[in-house]
Amino acid sequence: MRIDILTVLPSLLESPFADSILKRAIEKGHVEVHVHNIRDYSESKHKQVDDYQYGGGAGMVLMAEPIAKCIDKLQTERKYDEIIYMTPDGKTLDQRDVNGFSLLKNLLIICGHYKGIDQRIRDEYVTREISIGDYVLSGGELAAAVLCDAIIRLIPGVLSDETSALTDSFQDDLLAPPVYTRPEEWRGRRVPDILLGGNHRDIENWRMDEALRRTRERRPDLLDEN
Ligand code: 6GU
Repeated sequence: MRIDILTVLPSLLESPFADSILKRAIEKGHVEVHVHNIRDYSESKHKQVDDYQYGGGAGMVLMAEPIAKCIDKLQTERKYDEIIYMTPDGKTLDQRDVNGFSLLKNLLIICGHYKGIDQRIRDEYVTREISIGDYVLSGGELAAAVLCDAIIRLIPGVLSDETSALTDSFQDDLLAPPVYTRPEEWRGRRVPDILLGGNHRDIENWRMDEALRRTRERRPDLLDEN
């Protein structure tokens, strides 16, 4: 998979890819992530990328032309399966969306900033508009990093057996059960006996019961979906 990310703040997209699972996924060649600075595509001598919005109102808007120039150049090199715009007014991302994205070959992600991007870029290029939840971030970069993390960890070979995505919360529409590690007793709190017993069928049954109980308590909406 190849992911191209367009931003006016490329440094915000460094550290998420510089450690742990995403770093290894890149090193092992499972994914290429290319971050493009929209400012490099500005025509003006002061490298301007934003301007006041027509009709008035607080906040700057990213201009269409630098973004278009960047996309046009990338589209001469490959065809994109989706052009995603990160925006709080987009469709709220869920695991189903992520599973679908993880099967694609070339993704282009546009990060807005300030008041967002000129609507005409959305009309001209964007195929999906994605939000990561009902709260407002100062820009699309952290949301893009969240989206990339969720996608990349699903690419075959990225996770090992120990970190397998198959037992994730949400992958089967259930929250994950509680987990414990050493010691057996900590501050008077004991690990449930069943986990110490070594009967794998009992343990799996316990985990399923706990997953169901948690889901019923915390996210009953997950149980009556689909
Ligand atoms: Cl994708 N962008 C911004 N700026 N805020 C958000 C978001 C995206 N998703 C939730 N809040």
